[in-house]
Amino acid sequence: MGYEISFGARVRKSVFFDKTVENGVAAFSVYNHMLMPTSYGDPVAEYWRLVSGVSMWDVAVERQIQLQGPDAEHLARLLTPRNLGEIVPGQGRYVPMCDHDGRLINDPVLLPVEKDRYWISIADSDMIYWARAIAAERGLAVTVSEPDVSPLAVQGPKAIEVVAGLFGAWVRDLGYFAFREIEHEGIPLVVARSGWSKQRGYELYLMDGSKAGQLWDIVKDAGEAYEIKPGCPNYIERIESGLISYGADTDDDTNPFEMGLGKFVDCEQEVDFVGKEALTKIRDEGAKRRFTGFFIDAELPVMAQEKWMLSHGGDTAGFISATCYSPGLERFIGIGLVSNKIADGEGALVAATPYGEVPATPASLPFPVPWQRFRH
Ligand code: THG
Repeated sequence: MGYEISFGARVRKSVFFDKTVENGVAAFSVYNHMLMPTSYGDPVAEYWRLVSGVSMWDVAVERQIQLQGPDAEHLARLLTPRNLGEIVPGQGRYVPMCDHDGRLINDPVLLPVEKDRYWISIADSDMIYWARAIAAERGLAVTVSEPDVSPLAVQGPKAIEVVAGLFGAWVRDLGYFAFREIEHEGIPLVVARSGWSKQRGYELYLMDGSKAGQLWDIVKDAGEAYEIKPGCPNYIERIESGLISYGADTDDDTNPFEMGLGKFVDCEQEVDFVGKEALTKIRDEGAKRRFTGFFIDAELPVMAQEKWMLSHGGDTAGFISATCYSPGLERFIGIGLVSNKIADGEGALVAATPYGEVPATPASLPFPVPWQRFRH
């Protein structure tokens, strides 16, 4: 490359930044206006560590939006089409969010910290403005802010040993997306069973950025016996597992039904959530595209982080948003959004790539890798 990318003060650093540099971070992306580690040099080695060992990730870019006040719960219910049913503090949920036209605008995790205090752990879009605007539109008594909270993920089948070893046996009984607030050696934390992989994992939400170095070292030392190494949200594992990356896999007019998130849309509930009318209409008409896997029979780079347009007999058919060589399946795979009519019809789909036109065959998600996947 003959150029560099420059970052000014607009692009924030994680509280773990110095530790990631000290540990040999090799690449960053920008996510929620912050630097996010994307490689420590060998993504395939990191993949194997994630599916068979344990890896620690600086995911402070998963920013928290805090809703606090008597109407915090009401605002949380308005922001997502998911029926939150009974809300229990300490039990998180995956809560896709839509605008008034039913477009997907984020797919965060919601953490009810207390009865009147919620965190929305966001993907890459500016949800703080959205939450404030909806609170104002509905005249709610709630304060929307960004707290000093930075998640550190511990992912992989051995993560449970590291995290239970550190904080106690109760960690082993944490249900999917459940969490508990603790203090460990003077460090205030929320310990949650979650993370952006389908390997068993935990996320430690650090509630005091000044203690980031201390937390990093504690996790690294506790993981040493399990050969823990720093890693990052793994491009290959997430494609095999079909985990959605908002903004990469979506375009500016994607609805939750297309993304396979229809099960999180309840238009029959009483709550007048944002986008209810539009989503009811989209549901009744049926989605026209679907998020799917692809087998790609061509020689490609190990990871190609680009959007490729798909066509079928000369017609536009959708796009592929991410591809990789799958170590689990020993072939090239991808994920993307494709027109239902075309995917269900006859004939080959063709992806236009910098390596020429390549054939792409739809495949269901998640990809059937030959090892166990955990619902965390
Ligand atoms: N953890 C936390 N915050 C986050 C993410 C995370 N914010 C940004 C981003 N990731 C949000 N997106 C997702 C996408 C998928 C999942 C979690 C966050 C996920 N999905 C499961 C699946 O697809 O199988 C389960 C969904 C369900 O059935 O409830 O885990 O990772 N803190």
